[in-house]
Amino acid sequence: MKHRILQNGRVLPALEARLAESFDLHRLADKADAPAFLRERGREFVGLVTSAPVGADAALIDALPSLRVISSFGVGFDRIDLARTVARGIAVGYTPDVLNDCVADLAFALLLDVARGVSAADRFVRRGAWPGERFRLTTRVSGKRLGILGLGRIGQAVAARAAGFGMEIAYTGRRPVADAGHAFISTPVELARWADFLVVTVAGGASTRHLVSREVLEALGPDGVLVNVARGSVVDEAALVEALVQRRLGGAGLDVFENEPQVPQALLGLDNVVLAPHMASGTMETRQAMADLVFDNLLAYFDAGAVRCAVPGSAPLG
Ligand code: NAP
Ligand code: 8YV
Repeated sequence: MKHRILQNGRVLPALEARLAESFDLHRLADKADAPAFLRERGREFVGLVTSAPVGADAALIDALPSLRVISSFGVGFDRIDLARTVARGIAVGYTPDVLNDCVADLAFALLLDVARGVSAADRFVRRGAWPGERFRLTTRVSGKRLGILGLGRIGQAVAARAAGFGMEIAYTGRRPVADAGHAFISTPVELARWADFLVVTVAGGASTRHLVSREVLEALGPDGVLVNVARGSVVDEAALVEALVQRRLGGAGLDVFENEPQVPQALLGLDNVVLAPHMASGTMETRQAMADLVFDNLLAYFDAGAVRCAVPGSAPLG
């Protein structure tokens, strides 16, 4: 008999087809009255497939009393209630590493775009301004100072790219990373004061909320650039918008937002800001690798009792 799996939110159609072949897959989004469906049939599901932006909150986990495994499409797990899963002994799988390169590539694309004005120059040419005006001078990237907030897997991939641009690299975090090969600066404010570019690759969640505070943005200053490919929650967005509008911050490249998909209206007209729709892992190759891992995590759990890549701290109590 096939294991009964609930799908929360959207995943790649190819993954959905593969899941439907191996499991008895039900999509919560198809149910006209999801709460009623969960009340009536919630206890039938032993597995849950979700994604990083959608997650699994306490209410959903509580509505699935037979749940044994969650497999999430993405590496961020800030929207999965781990206290609940640990208390219930539910295994949680995620998709680390396979997306490092593409997320770091996009961080660098945003950094280069803000500094060199690629998107702004594109708009300039398209509106026919070139024959009449000169495009503004932009900011050099090569050889400048790059600060990384959160030197984890993606942060290290960003650092590797920066080395190719001859940049000086420093980072901050809870503690120095062994053998990092880059200078550790103990606070985000000090790092921002030192850096020309600050790239945010720290995990999201309550413990990092507004780590990029008004003070950090002030320290980065009118010539500094912020790039965020982590989570919108890490940055005090109201302070960021104010600093950008008042030109107290040089520019920003943002893939994530506090209330996405809502983007602050005030950012839309700013030429020193590049906006992306949470797309850093969104290449065909990486999304396929993530999909494969979502499937493998489920299969490994049902075949061998453990997911292939377990979220740290999610191990059941026993
Ligand atoms: P990772 O390897 O676990 O790195 C996370 C980093 O955050 C580590 O340096 C970790 O430091 C640090 N950190 C965690 N909690 C902290 C805290 N309370 N205070 C200070 N530092 C803290 O994760 P990753 O694979 O690089 O992914 C990083 C994040 O990128 C994900 O969590 C996700 O939110 C985001 N992401 C976004 C996209 C996108 O599409 N934009 C795609 C993928 C990932 P420790 O060593 O001290 O734990
Ligand atoms: C999303 C992400 O999973 O991995 C993460 O934490 O935020 C992204 O890779 C992706 O946008 C799919 O929803």
